[in-house]
Amino acid sequence: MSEISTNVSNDLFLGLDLSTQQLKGIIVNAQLEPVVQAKVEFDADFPQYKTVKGVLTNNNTREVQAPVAMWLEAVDLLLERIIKTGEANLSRLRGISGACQQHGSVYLNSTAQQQLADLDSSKSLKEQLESTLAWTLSPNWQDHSTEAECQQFDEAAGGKEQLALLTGSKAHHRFTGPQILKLRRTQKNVYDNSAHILLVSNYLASVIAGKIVSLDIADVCGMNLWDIKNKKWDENLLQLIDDVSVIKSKLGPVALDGSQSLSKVSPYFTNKYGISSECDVIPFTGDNPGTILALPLQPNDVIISLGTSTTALVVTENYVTSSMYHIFQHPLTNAYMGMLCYCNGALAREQVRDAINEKYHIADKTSWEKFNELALKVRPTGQDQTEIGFYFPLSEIIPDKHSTLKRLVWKEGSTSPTEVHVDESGWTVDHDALRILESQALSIRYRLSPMLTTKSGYPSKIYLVGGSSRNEAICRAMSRVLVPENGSFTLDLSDACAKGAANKAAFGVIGRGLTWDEFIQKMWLASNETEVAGTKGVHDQYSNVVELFVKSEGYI
Ligand code: XUL
Repeated sequence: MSEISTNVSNDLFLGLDLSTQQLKGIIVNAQLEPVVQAKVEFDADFPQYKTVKGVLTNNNTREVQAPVAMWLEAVDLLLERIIKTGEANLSRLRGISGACQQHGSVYLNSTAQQQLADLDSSKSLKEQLESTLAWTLSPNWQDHSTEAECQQFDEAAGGKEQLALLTGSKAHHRFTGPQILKLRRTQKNVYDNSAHILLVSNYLASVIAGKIVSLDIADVCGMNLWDIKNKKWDENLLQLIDDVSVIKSKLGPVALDGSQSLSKVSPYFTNKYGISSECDVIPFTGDNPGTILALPLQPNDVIISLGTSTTALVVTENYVTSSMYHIFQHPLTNAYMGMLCYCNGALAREQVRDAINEKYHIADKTSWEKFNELALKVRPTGQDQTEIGFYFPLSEIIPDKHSTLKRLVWKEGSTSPTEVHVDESGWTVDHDALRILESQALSIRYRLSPMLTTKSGYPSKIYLVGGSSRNEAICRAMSRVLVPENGSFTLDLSDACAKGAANKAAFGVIGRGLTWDEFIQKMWLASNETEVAGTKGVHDQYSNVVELFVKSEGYI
């Protein structure tokens, strides 16, 4: 293992996070410590585009799109704001990378390559690049307008499980392949005028590089077109859209090495903002793959985001797919990233909390005190009787079910459960406090298990992030179900995408000779994370109920 050279301590690295509502930039030094950050908020900074939360929504067609020119304006404004802070000398910038909203696509006409090369620093990006857009809009990940195209994708692969096996996911409305197919169908002239079709990630990278750069190896897995195992386009799926050679040339190559420099920065940024002309552009990736680069996530480590929705990200060496979740190539190693997205999370927990507070006449309706006390006091399911609850105020993705609230009791020796209501068969509202956390965690445990390669079969470390990770009782109760060998930790991941992108830029430039895992371990300050007490080496009290939990899903 070679050392990172010490003469780089003046170097800076920029990570850009182009998400739905904002463009954020974080600059880190060679120790990966943040030096400066700035952001542009689309609705507030650019009201002229009339976006709401960064997008234009058509409820009739279920289309959700973003104006691409707005992003161009945002790049100029962000760099101006970074310079205004006076806290970073951009001539020391050695690398730029990005983490962008996934699945969105940008359509460029045949003038784009030349215009990018000829950028004039006395004008704005928007002034010069707006005319290169074959379509002014970019479909957003919240778009739901491609039902017919999704069916075609699933069918072409021989079913949704087969498509997941091939491309890491079944067909989804937001995935780029179905979106491009829809565009070709509904706006053939726009499709024909598109000499280049890019993802948001390599579009932003192309603007920074001043030339059209390759797609990213992780982000390309969000298209339903990429054969992940064999690292190549699936031609059977490409030809749903067009002649294979035509669509391949529009999409261009994929950078198989996520750390290689794609280009030096465009002279536009050197002349206008003083960014070093030696600054490398390292492949920009998607926001979820970018998130896992913000911390030293090793195989078998899991991030669980306990927000409005629930998301679990795991680094895995096992390529195990399912139509219920997503697998992407890891952006910097040969491993993969598994992503489980649940619709239900905080809202469902709050509803249980409210019922408990009502029962106990607690004046502060938003207090978690009683809920937390019960979550740690009620006996785990399977000890007195097996109680499995499903708390879905919103329809759920995993499993694919409509909104419901169901309490099922498995009596000793019976082959099917009995559905009960509150205060029947000994199931009181008190039980709901723990049952909802068990239910959310058991689903994650069951789905993660084939992706884990530890001897014990349990995750190594769990990082709990998002709103509810500030509630220690919730963290402890869920950790008891997930049994992390090395404990659970909480940390603030609110800047994870930009931070992950900045780390990626640094790795691409100064990490040569090290693997990504070596590089990030070396740099990581353990003080960034807080251990959740009592989550290391706990006894597994749930091994007997996983099977009944899975069977219970059949009764929702
Ligand atoms: C992931 C997805 C969202 C977007 C958000 O599949 O659609 O997480 O990446 O920007």
